[in-house]
Amino acid sequence: MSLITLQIGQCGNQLGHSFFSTIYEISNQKPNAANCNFLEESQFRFFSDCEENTSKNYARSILIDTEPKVIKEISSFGKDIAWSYRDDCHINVQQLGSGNNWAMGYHHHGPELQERVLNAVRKEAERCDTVLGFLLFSSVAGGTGSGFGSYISEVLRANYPSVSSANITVWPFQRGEVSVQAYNATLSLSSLQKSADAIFMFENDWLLKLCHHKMGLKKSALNDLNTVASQQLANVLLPVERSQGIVPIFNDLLAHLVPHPQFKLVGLRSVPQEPLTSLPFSAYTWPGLLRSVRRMVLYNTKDLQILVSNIVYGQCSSSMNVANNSPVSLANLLVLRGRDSEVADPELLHKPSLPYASWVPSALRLKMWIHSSPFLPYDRTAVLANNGQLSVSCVDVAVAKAWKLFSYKAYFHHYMQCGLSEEDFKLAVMNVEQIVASYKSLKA
Ligand SMILES: Nc1nc2c(ncn2[C@@H]2O[C@H](COP(=O)(O)OP(=O)(O)OP(=O)(O)O)[C@@H](O)[C@H]2O)c(=O)[nH]1
Ligand SMILES: [Mg+2]
Repeated sequence: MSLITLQIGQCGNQLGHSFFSTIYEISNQKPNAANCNFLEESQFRFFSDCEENTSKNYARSILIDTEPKVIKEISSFGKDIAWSYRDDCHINVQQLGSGNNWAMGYHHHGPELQERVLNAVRKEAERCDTVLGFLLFSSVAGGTGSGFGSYISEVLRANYPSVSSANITVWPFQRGEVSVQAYNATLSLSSLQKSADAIFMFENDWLLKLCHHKMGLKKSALNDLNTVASQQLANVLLPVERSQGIVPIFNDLLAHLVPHPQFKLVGLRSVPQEPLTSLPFSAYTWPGLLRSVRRMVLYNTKDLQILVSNIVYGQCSSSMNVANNSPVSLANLLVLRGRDSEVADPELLHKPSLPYASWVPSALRLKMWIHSSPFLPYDRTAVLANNGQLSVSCVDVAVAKAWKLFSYKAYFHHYMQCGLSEEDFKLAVMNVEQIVASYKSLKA
């Protein structure tokens, strides 16, 4: 039972590579009686077995870009490490990328690359016993990841209607690097809302803050942001223990997190977050970690420094700003890994209340999955996958900016030259505004 990944564009390839490195590191720990099934299952979910004439494992992943540089770089790492990508999983065109233009990625490169990608997916599917689902990594701000990513998500949905798919999206720094990033993000989300079963949201600003405080780095590189995001995602997607005869798998995860097709945005919050050098001096308890996760959701804090120090000490300081409007959730999935996870009480997440949309039945609001194997160097970790108002503000900002740009028709001719009409763009804005409005109207 495996997942097939597509890494699209620069960000998609770099983040995807970091994700596979994390999974490989975890699934190649020293086996013992307690973790050997977990290691084997983890590896098989994301890698295919070594082949006779080589000792390498191959990531079940397809690398796609419209310029050669990034794929070349990440493939070259494979020479020195114990895993790599298969040669037939590299799909790039020797061009200059999609120029930060969603329409170029969607309308131009989409039809051009579609057959090659579908062939690669078919080959990869033949190497799996069962395809659990598709994971598509991309940023929403450039041209290839956002535009081609949107196109190929729609194509996969049409060709594999019964296979679940989740898009792992990176949202740009708000102090924009690219002037048209709001256009691209709006067009992407409007498309993914139709084709994806769930959309995981990683905001670069939030990742950067975590890096500063978690690793104590004054200046973080994209690589560091990718490490944080990959670890959070791996924590959610790696196998968990089989409870009550049910093997929780990808479909269960998405079905729980997305209780209604209008609401597909999922954000992750995880603890502990701290420099590795502090680990020997930290002692985490499950109640402390659960309270910390709850605070991360409730306060969705702007003042991360206060929050992090509270997390480290497992208490809520009276100086902490309690947000007046705590974000309302639809569904939460709590994944706990480490010692005694079976005795952790998930109800601590609800004390005092964590607001949920009133129409979600209480039995469907929170699921907890556990595994006794520790995650990386951490004795205990908790990660919460949250579908709720937590992730909607970056979307709100993007669509407002996109509309403002469009009102001046700024840069819009580049999109029209690639086949996007004004009507299509207005429709995308309406779709995304509707998503934002739906989230904002959630009441506890
Ligand atoms: N977190 C993270 N963000 C990245 C990374 N690389 C690029 N980005 C972000 O992605 C956005 C730009 O998208 P890219 O992925 O570079 O664009 P692309 O998909 O290659 O599209 P084109 O280059 O226009 O063809 C910016 O917001 C960057 O901050 C990365 O490795 N990690
Ligand atoms: Mg690029």
